[in-house]
Amino acid sequence: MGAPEFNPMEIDLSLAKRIAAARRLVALTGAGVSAESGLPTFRGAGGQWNNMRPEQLATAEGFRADPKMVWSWYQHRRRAYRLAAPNAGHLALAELGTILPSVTIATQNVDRLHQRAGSRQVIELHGNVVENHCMRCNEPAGEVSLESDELQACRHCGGWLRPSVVWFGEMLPVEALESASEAAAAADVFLSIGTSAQVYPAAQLPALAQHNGALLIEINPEPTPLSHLAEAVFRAPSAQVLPALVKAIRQVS
Ligand code: BV8
Ligand code: ZN
Repeated sequence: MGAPEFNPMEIDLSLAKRIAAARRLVALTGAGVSAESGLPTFRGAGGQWNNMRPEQLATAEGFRADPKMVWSWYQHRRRAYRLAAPNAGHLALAELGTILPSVTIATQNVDRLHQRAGSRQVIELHGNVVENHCMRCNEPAGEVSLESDELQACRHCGGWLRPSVVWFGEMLPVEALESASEAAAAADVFLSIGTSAQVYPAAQLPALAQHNGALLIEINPEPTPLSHLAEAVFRAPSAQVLPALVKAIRQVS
């Protein structure tokens, strides 16, 4: 018997009370939290990019093998991110940050929608897709124009530019992983939202929090390898659950 599944529209007030009492709430978010902003997830239904797997595209080998294809995948995504807007789930998390003493968002997403929604404590575990750097000499190259999908050459050495995201097989930024791990270990409430919990080391964070005594809650329409660890599960879209959760927390506060 897994964790009790809560109806997202009638938030159990005793659960809301426990979240309202959180001194340190941490949320791990994945592509699912941006689904209602119209951005496709990687692995769910309607996954990205005529179902090429991110493990092939989001790698240095994939880029070296076909830089044009991988670069245009990122240009396509950057244009989509620019047109997208934070959804009710992003906004509810930002509002939660104004109600509770400490809300930290450790995101695997590179779309910056949490920041655009107003969340202030955001840790970007997988980098961001705004900046670029040289594949050959690592020279930072900042933003590039989204007008064309032409490969851009480093003005320093002529190597190809790549997005400054963390690819598979690459280390996560040390300070990001350290602060996310410290936050998870100290959390009294941990929300795992819109992630299939398959990509490590990010997927380790919910278990780390739960192991240190946090109340672990999963918000995802589908079960994940994490579901059995969660004390409460909302099997519904985050843009529905998060506003209902914030409303219930306000009611009991
Ligand atoms: C590293 C950035 C080592 C760029 C990304 C075997 C076992 C264990 C680990 C490994 C292994 N083989 C290889 C590894 C390591 C690998 C890994 O974990 N692979 C997995 C696939 C097995 N990890 C790495 O390579 C990491 N680095 O380990 O380095 C190392 C050590 C020392 C020295 C050098 C190196 C690097 C991982 C980072 C990879 N970069 N992206 C980019 O975005 O393009 S990962 C990519 O997947 C995205 O960032 C994405 O965020 C991430 C995770 O996916 P999710 O966000 O969870 O999205 P997904 O589509 O999977 O799921 C969406 C969920 O939302 C679904 O559950 C769905 O039900 C739900 N949903 C849908 N709609 C909604 C919703 N939820 C709520 N509301 C809705 N409306
Ligand atoms: Zn260079």
